[in-house]
Amino acid sequence: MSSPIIIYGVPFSQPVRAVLWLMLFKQMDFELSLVNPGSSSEKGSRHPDYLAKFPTGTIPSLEDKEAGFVLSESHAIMCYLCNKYDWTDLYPSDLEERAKVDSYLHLHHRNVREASIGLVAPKVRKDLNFPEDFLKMSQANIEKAFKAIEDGWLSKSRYLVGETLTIADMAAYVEIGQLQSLFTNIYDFEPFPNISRWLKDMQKVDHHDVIHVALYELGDISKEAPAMETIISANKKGVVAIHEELAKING
Ligand SMILES: N[C@@H](CCC(=O)N[C@@H](CS)C(=O)NCC(=O)O)C(=O)O
Repeated sequence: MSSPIIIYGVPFSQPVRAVLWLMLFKQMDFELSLVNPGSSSEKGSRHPDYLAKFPTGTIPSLEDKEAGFVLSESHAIMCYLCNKYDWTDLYPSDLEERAKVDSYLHLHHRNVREASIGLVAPKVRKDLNFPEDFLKMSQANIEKAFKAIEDGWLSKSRYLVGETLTIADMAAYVEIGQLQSLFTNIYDFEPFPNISRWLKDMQKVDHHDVIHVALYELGDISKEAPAMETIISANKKGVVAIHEELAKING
């Protein structure tokens, strides 16, 4: 029997959730190997053993032991998996459609991804004391990105690229979705009717709830920052939920 692909990370991480969602959505067996972001402890993304394989020291990363292949960067991992297993429903084979998915995936990094840096991190990690001007710049980037998604990407189609779900939606939702009232409740999407509609559609995608157990557990953080114990416990419950789902896939 072939050994499954290993995904390194924790479900509290947005880009990790995107990769795990793709794997569960395609009912693909994998091993989730827990690695804590930014930590240099044995199970941390800055430990020398992890850095030797994944020099950027971030999660998620993928390892295919049989192929002797390792890869970091969530979007590269998602594209690789779609290419390897021919998941053209989520990563279209049509050249132009695929280019549009790629376009979103590239845009994401210094734009939508700022949601975690400018809105979530300052709530969850008050100890990091982000400088005020840094947060302002980050929040301005988010507003610009949300406006482009509202008036552009989602103004003419149900999903970011066309009428069916793609990996662009998964990558975007793990960032944007975490802000909504269903989870942390730290951003009001009322001024964005297209994004609000899309958020509701994305909640119906298979495995949405399992992938977001850590966030359901964390709950509303709009009024009060969560305690570190709450974050740790939410993360643990997220891991249990994913393991249970994997057990179902393996029958
Ligand atoms: N562009 C990367 C971002 C990955 C990333 O920022 N991961 C965070 C966790 S959400 C991390 O590993 N941080 C630890 C560090 O940078 O030391 C991707 O999409 O995979």
